[in-house]
Amino acid sequence: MKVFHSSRHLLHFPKGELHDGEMVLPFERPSRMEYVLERLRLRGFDDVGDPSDFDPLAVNRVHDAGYLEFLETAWAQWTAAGHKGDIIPTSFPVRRTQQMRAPKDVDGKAGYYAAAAETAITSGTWEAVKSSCASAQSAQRHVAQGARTAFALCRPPGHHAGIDWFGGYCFINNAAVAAEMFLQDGAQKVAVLDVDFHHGNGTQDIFYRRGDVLFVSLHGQPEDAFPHFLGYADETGEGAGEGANLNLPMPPGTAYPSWAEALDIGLRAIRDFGAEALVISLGVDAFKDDPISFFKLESQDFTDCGRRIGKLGLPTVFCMEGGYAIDAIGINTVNVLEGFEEA
Ligand code: Q9C
Ligand code: ZN
Repeated sequence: MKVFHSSRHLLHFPKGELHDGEMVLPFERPSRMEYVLERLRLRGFDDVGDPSDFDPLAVNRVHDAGYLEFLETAWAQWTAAGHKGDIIPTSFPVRRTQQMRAPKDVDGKAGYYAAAAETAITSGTWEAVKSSCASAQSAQRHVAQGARTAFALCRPPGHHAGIDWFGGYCFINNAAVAAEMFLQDGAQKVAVLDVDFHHGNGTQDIFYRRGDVLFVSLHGQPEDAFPHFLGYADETGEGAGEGANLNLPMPPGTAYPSWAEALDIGLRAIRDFGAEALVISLGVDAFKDDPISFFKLESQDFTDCGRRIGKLGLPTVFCMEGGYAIDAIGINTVNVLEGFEEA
């Protein structure tokens, strides 16, 4: 299996994350990648290469132009305004009951485009974000050209990035971009399966009114878990997208037997939908020791998960999302890939 990864992710390293009322070292930190790379090496995944250049085309089709311009220019505006720290949004246009506008001031603009305040923007964030997306794009191209699968080791992750918002450590929705590229290449129907512990609210936002992409997410129920405001089972899509959104929320303490039942429901839906290609939002924070999540998956469960996904027999792109028990992130991620290859 070919792996795409760029060391330019190192350019994104916020000093802190606002967590439990304190600034802590971000859970989503650069060293996560070393653990995955090390495990890939150990298990013989030695075809690891840099992606081709970032291609804005499909990105412009899933994200808002003003939002992308904000991401590209935010740091220059922030430093020009004389601010010293990282960009951390603090004012938000809640529930936009009247039309609210993006301001010129960068502090206000950060809040306008933010879905959460734990995600900071730093000098190298935009470069890192582009390199992360480029890995997803190269993995998609590799599969579109006939490979069964490819793994995009993306950092920062993407599934909490909506049409015009960042948050949950995400800026560009890498999985959505890959799905969009399969459609551009001629697929009629594509599925995105999100196995990250958190609901893929950004991916749902992007495809909610579209019938060409089925979005399936297994996650901690929104009553109890980030991203809090979306992810309920009755969110099934709208208009042309009605029936093309499947949320499978689960309560605290969920272990593999019930999680795997939900997975099978999701996989059945993908088969019934008639998807021609599959994108996996591969977070491994459903792991029992994850510091910010509440599921109880064991390391070997990830292998079985990969096997079940592999049995679908679809061309499949894996995009790295979350996973914060960092000494296990490599094992759990590579287990999914090995299970997939076995199937
Ligand atoms: N105490 C991904 O797994 N947590 N993102 C906010 C603050 C944010 C997770 C709660 C978790 C984001 C890609
Ligand atoms: Zn997550």
